[in-house]
Amino acid sequence: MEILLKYSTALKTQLQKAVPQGGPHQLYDPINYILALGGKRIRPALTLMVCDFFETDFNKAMNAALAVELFHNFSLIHDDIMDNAPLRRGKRTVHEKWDVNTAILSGDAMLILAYRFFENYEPKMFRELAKLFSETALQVCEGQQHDMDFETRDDVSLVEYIKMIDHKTAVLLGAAMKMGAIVAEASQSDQDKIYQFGRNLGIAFQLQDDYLDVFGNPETFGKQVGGDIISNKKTFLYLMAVGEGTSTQADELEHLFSINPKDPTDKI
Ligand code: GRG
Repeated sequence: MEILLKYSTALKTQLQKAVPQGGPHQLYDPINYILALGGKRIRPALTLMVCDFFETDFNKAMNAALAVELFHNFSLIHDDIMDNAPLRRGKRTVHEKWDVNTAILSGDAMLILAYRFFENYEPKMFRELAKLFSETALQVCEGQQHDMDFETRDDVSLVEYIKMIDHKTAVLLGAAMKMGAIVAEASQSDQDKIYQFGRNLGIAFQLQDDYLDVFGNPETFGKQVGGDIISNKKTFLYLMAVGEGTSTQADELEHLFSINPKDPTDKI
């Protein structure tokens, strides 16, 4: 995390300027609210870090990084509505503080604002970034749909689960990193490798998030612990952890992630 600090600090100042000044306040206040709640800003920091890694001034990737963080925050607002979640980053969710209609519309505005940040790049780079962004956004929707479908199933396999988290979460980390490489004009081969790395990182990231949803400390998690279990998501993860999953699933989990699924204190 330390290594990402210089990027997230640079980003914070820029993010405050990302939202249009003036009204309508009912539209923009919720955006300022969720952005002010902070968050780890991992995705945009990765965008800047990859650009830096290719020895290009990381400020050149700032617009792409802002787009990524706005998109991420938009998806959190809509996700919280869908999950009827009371808390985000330890504070009231946007739809709880305002109402559902306001949260939907502010989220929509954020998605558009995110896209507009790519307009600051020259046409070829704009096309590459915008294409990656729209492909990623569609995959996120697909992942979210799978996640919703899983709520009514109790036979979700590990493979299906990994595919779902890959789309819902990991593709955005992959895209965030690849955008840094695109701005730095890295070779296609390097862009592809960076993208794959980001996706794998994203899978690990979501696994941890889901694990914490079951076993996290409510004081530090920032969200309602057990929310996924309540909505019947990832119930199999919980069942395996308490020893009621099928032994094949438990073996797969142990093999893939080197954790003991029967031991809830074992960290992924
Ligand atoms: C893409 C058009 C379109 C719609 C979005 C709502 C939705 C469809 C998708 C949900 C995607 C989602 C919210 C996935 C969860 C990802 C995740 C692990 C969030 C938590 O990320 P952190 O820990 O959060 O980085 P902070 O608060 O640190 O920013």
